[in-house]
Amino acid sequence: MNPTPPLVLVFAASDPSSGAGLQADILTLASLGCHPLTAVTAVTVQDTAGVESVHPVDADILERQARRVLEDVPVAAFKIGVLGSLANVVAVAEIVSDYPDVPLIFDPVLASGRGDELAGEDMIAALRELLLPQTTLLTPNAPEARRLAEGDDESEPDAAECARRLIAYGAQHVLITGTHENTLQVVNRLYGEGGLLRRDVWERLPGSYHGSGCTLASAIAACIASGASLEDAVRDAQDYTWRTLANAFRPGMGQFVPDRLFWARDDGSSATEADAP
Ligand code: PXL
Repeated sequence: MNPTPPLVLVFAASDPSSGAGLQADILTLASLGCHPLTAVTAVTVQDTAGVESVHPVDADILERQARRVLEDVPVAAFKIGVLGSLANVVAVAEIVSDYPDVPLIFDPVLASGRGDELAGEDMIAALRELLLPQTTLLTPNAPEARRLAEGDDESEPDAAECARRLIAYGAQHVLITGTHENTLQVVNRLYGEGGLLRRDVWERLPGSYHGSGCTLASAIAACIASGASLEDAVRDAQDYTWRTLANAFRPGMGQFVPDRLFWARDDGSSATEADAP
């Protein structure tokens, strides 16, 4: 019998452009040698230019999808993306609480890269209360980190303060990505209970990408499911994600799509490791 690849269960919303969401997760996990299992949380109507609408799946159907596979196969990691409704946040929090030993990578998608809202205030409060305490690694971009860590302060908390608060809510580790910050290079910072663990600096690529955050979080889940330590997973997944972006293509009239299968193209056109900074 052939060995079974590491199994990762994804809770995410379908994106018919396959730039982001569930399809991005499936491509990334498969590209990195895992077998993706999926529980669809919502169906979105969108293209590479924008999200038209989000249609949450009924929480009972979501729960049944996940429970059915979880009772059949052993899962090495969970990855959570868009959940689509408050009822789905509650359902997923309950499901993962039955598997406390399975690492949970949570990408708290609050808006699309183009600014379309993907979570309301009631959902954000529920994410904080129900999911952060179960999260092994949270992967917000800086604006998401600020929204999730929101306090009463007048001035905006910096990344270290956001991470401190998110860890106080119960997340074990927080990787705050700097793609949305107005800096020359992209600076990603990994925090644990003791403070900053890694700081990685990347050349800022010129395009606007659809699904870079999904790619990074799924790549981390893949590395962890394959046995890497959390810090090694964060390093290797950033390297992989940068290469998917360096090889991104523009299939329509909107954003670029990261090429998660860049290594499989044999026309020699893909950017290589030597191009990485
Ligand atoms: O990139 C975050 C994201 C995740 N999941 C879905 C999305 C988006 C961004 O548009 O549509 C379904």
